[in-house]
Amino acid sequence: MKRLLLLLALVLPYFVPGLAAAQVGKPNIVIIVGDDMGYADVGFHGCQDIPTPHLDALAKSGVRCTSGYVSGPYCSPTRAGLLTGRYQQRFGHEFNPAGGADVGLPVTETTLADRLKAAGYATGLVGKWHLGGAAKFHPQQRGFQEFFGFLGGAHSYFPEAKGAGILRGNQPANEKDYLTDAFGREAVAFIDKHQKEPFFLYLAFNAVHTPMHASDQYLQRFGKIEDKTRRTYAGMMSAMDDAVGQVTAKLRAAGLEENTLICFISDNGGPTMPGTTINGSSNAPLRGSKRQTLEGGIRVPFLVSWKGKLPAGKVYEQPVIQLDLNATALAAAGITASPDWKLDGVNLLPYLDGKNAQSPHAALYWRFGNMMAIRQGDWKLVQYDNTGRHLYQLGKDIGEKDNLLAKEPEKAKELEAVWKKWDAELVKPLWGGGSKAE
Ligand SMILES: [Ca+2]
Repeated sequence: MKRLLLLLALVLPYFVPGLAAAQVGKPNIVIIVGDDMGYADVGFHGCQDIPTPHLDALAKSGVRCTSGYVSGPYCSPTRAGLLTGRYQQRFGHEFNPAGGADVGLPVTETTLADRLKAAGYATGLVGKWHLGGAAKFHPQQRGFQEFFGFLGGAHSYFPEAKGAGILRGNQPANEKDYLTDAFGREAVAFIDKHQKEPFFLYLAFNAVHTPMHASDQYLQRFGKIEDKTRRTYAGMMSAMDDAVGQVTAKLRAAGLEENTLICFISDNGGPTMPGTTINGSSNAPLRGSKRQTLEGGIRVPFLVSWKGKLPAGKVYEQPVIQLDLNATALAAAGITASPDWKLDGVNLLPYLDGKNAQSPHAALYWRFGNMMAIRQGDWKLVQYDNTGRHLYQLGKDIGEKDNLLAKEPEKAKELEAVWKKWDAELVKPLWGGGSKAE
């Protein structure tokens, strides 16, 4: 009898995927993405006028990466990089999809949701997709079993007469709540529904992207902010912070804190220059904006938290990138990445918990049309407009003010060569870089 029970315990998990995952203690994965957030505009980066207590608590519960990057200065490309774990320029997703049936995350790519679903995870997207509007690109064709949100790059936060584009699966959701509140509600419901099995929740807010819509409930908190755009932005940020707080409170109440890896990033930097979707954000002390490869476009709030597994309240300064969150999630789930997957991201767990003191990356790379950048250690070579290359030493000059190109030509040459080698591995963009569909 004993032997039979032992045999059952060993064999049963293979027939019941959810049970298998539960038995080996597969952790839940929650990846939360903010949209167009300013680097300066969170409490854990010192923001004074917009309290973000729930994001600050998340930062305190885990590791805050001060050199946390995204692989592009725009919404859709960085989401493509996040979900594939690969530099999106490798498969032509260099720019935002500009519309049309065949424009979206190439179906030749495998998403994190595909991989986690195959490993027995319940997978859900709540929020903004922005990886293609045609049927073949729909989130539920890309590994997400559940979807509540919208397919495009931006959306009204208030219910609209025509029902707008908020979907549950393929069907109009007829959503009445302020959108950020609705996303918080749906995220909590997803956790509630799947709390007894391993789940992957991708909670992709469109806050604090335009249109500038804040509900009265949140605006009332910021009567002291005189600038109207900044006040609205503060309200939108506060709503997102509250929604994040609801998610973390739900995980706590369900007893899942120690079994859940939580990551938080913004998809790109704050849009602060004319021609971008200006929202009242600030990237200080960084220079530059969304749509630039200066730090202001690509360096973002970046948190990784896993109670009991990662240190709490740690500040990690080595450069990391959102591509790493994919590899980190796979590792957390016990999935061994095949070399065939050609991931660019690195499992950050051994770095963040201090076991590996090396830098996770020899270099990080960017290409966005004729803009480029490479960060190698402390050094960054960047082209962010038509005035050629600039060289900065970020450790001394986080604001990219002192161009050392003429003083350090050998360093510039070295970085240029490393970047060119990477650039040669990329393909041509599958679609153009119009500035319309941000
Ligand atoms: Ca964005």
